[in-house]
Amino acid sequence: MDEIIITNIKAREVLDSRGNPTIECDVKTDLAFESALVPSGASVGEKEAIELRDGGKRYHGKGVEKAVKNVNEKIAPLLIGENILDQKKIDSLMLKADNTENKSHLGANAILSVSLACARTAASSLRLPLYKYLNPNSSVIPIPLMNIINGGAHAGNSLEFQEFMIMPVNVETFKEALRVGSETYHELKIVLKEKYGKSAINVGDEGGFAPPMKDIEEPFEMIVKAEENLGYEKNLMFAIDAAPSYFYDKKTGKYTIGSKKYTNMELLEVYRELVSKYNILSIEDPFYEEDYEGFAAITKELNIQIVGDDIFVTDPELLKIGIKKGVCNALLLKINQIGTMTEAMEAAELAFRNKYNVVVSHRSGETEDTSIADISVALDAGQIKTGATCRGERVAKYNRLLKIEEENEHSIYAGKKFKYPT
Ligand code: 2PG
Ligand code: MG
Repeated sequence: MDEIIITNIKAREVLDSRGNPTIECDVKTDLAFESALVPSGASVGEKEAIELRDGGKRYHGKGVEKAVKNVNEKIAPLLIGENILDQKKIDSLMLKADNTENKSHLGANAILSVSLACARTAASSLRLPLYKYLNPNSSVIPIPLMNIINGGAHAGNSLEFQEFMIMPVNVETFKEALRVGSETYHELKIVLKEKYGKSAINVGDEGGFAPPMKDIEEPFEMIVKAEENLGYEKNLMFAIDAAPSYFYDKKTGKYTIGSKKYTNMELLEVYRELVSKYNILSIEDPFYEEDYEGFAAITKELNIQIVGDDIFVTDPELLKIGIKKGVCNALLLKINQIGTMTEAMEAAELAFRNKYNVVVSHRSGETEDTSIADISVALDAGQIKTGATCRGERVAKYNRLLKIEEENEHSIYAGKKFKYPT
């Protein structure tokens, strides 16, 4: 089949995992009907495509009725009658109608809701799961980067770094990886409660604990303790997302951790020390998004994965600049940062062609939509970042991956025999 016509598109305002409004969009053909929901970030890159919000009093200004109206009154008439199997055309028609650099006219949230819902309905119209529709030969189930201690903009504690993650490795299957991750999460809960009391086990936006820690090494100490209690020393690697816009001062160009201020090169020494002490395999956004000097130095000097999130914002053009400047060796792929499936896939392909790893990622404000699980498999990305093994919107992605693994006899868990660099 090479043509299936879009018969209807309808969007509505719903709530995300933080209780803020977001868009759900339904797309229909004569053969199928699927929906997609759009996530939303808290630590947002300055060059991300624009999320259209209503302003005013309603929902503290965060309503998305304008974006919903843009889908229903501007995008729907444009796309009804188009071939749903031609994702490139669908996305380019929306880009043309938007006609801005940053999708601020129609709203990246409006555009993505349609782009993603079209991909989902196209797959369903062909009776295929999304990952098979996007790539019939996909076989790799990704290693989850599980954010089990939350800080920065995602939690109400004093930790500067935003995310302390574990990556389960040297297990046969994703199912086992999930078990190792979940057991560690629950052991950590016991360890934290013992040391800091019960308020330490309150969770942050991504389901990780938000203990009242200050010292940047404390989270690692606690995770190592949980790991040792369970005998998982060979099964867990660590990853962090520093997300330093939270602790970077644009005026002075310094990074503040605790009571100390650091230049980028001094901060690099902090990372070097952490990497030498703990099993850290991956650091995301170690520096502020315009600190190319810091990014290039850390990529060169530490033999680990350096992931670009706010510095690339999933934009192929920014990634090209980064590649030229030798910054990072991995791309964080968040489709809502760029706003269409086509551009996100382009960014991933560009990364792979240049030997960059790709980590498919959720946002801190998520929904029950599980498309990123399918997308991570379709890309054979080998890594997905989608929070702790706690909170429905995070676990939904892990549960989806369990199902994908189960229906694919020949799938391979990316963390099976783990060596770095891959
Ligand atoms: C990040 C993300 C997801 P946010 O910085 O990588 O963990 O957070 O969605 O708030 O940008
Ligand atoms: Mg990040």
